Amino acid sequence: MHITCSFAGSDDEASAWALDLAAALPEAAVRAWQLGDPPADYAVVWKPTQAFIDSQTALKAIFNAGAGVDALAGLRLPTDVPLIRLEDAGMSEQMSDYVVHAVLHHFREFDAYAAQAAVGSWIPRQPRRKAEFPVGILGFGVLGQAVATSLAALGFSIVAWASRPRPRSSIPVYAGREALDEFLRASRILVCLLPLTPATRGILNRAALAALQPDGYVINVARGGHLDVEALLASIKDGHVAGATLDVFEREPILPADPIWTYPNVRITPHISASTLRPDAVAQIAAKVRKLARGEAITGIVERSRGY
Ligand code: OXD
Repeated sequence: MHITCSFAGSDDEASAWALDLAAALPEAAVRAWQLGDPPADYAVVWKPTQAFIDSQTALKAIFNAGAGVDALAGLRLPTDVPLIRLEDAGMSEQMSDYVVHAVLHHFREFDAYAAQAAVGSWIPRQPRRKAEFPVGILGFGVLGQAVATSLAALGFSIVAWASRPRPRSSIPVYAGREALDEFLRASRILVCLLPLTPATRGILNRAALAALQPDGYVINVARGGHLDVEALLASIKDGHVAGATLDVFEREPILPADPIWTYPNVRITPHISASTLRPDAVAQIAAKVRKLARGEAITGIVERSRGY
């Protein structure tokens, strides 16, 4: 069995993955891809080039080394080869930590206290009630459900939105585009955890932000393409949205001169909410390669028509 690794033009990254995969799958020959290599049985990729995909004429499966497969959407991929994304692999815990921190930071007004502390001002503020800060989780997959569970355990009231109904969920789930507005109107803090697809690109536009409860707050940990940042700035300026925590951007990295760094009440992190943990990801991929080789079913296969 041959496995090839291709990582966003980074040979070092591809070599590191190849080494770890070789250790986890001693029965396989694993290589970081080089032009001219013979076609492999399995590919492990992150933002690969079209030249790489075209060189792989014998693939049985493509493993994406992340949860989101949007970077593959612009490529011509073989339609009969399963595309498999990472499921959790250590990301749920990181994502829950990040979102819980962002929600509590906003809810407990730590930015206001930091501003007061900067001028030596000791002014306790009125306590706020969690019941007045319902959290809407936009996107209810593996990560969305983990975040919802963590926030619910802290006493926040949670609603979720998914493209399809979830009759067995203990959290109220609004389903389908027709229920989006109602979901937004039930949310004061909005957490975006959607996959980026043509159907979800630009979903957080002016109208969506206006539908949030007054004094809303936006946490985007999905993809920059979901959020119209100009609309966000306008909503913050007109006071309908109090602020935002943004971990993802349309073009990353954002450059030092980008005005978004200075948007009022916007906290920025460099796409670190839930990083791929190589040991966890390698263990997951190795287990799935073995299952596929034995002809067994696996989870995490991307539905190509939906894009996730
Ligand atoms: C992912 C990411 O998709 O890191 O896994 O954004």
